[in-house]
Amino acid sequence: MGTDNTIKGITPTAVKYDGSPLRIAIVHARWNSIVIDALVEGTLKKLREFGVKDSNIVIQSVPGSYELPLACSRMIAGSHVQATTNVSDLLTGLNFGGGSPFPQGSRTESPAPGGSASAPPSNAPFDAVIAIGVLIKGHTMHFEYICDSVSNALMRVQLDTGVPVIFGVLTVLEEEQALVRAGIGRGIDKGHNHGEDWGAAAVEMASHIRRWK
Ligand code: DLZ
Repeated sequence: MGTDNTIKGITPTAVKYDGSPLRIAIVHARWNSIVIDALVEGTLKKLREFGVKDSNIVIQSVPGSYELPLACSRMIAGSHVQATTNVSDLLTGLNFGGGSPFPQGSRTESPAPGGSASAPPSNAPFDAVIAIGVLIKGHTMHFEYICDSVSNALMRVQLDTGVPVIFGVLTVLEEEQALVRAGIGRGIDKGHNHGEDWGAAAVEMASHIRRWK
């Protein structure tokens, strides 16, 4: 968290959730990619801390935040199976040459049809989907329309499907607000990476939903 005196933020739970049986999708926009990369990294870090296996994490990119709700909906419905890359594939370099899953400048694109020899990921249903986008206000009403439609649509996807859709969309008024919320602020206080909170929220909600079934 930042250094300012604030009451804001989530209280950690006393329960230690086990992410090892969970299958999680991360769907991220490619607009404002420096911030997106940091947020996806933070999300992955927290999922791994909870024990979610790389082979059970699937990452799909879409052009912008406006595309997130439909992509999340289709991922949950299972039509993603031939079109996505799981984190294990990224790490073993089958698609992106190894190293960090997000080397500088790389994107998590779907492989071209027939372009990857890797085995498709398991098609078990996702326990949670994390939608990540960064919307930065410009000089027109575009921002307001996209924020409104995307937030409402993501809520609708989770209520319609019963699968938690974590709201990882930053809606900020200026760039620095986005950087600080991704832990890469330009000042002395780099801020806090909200992706970590989204990873934790996904594991917690997925665990609740399994128990409530
Ligand atoms: C067009 C647009 C603009 C102006 N700004 C953003 C933004 O700040 N963040 C974001 O994720 N996407 C932006 N987009 C792209 C739209 O989300 C969408 O991809 C296009 O309008 C095509 O549907």
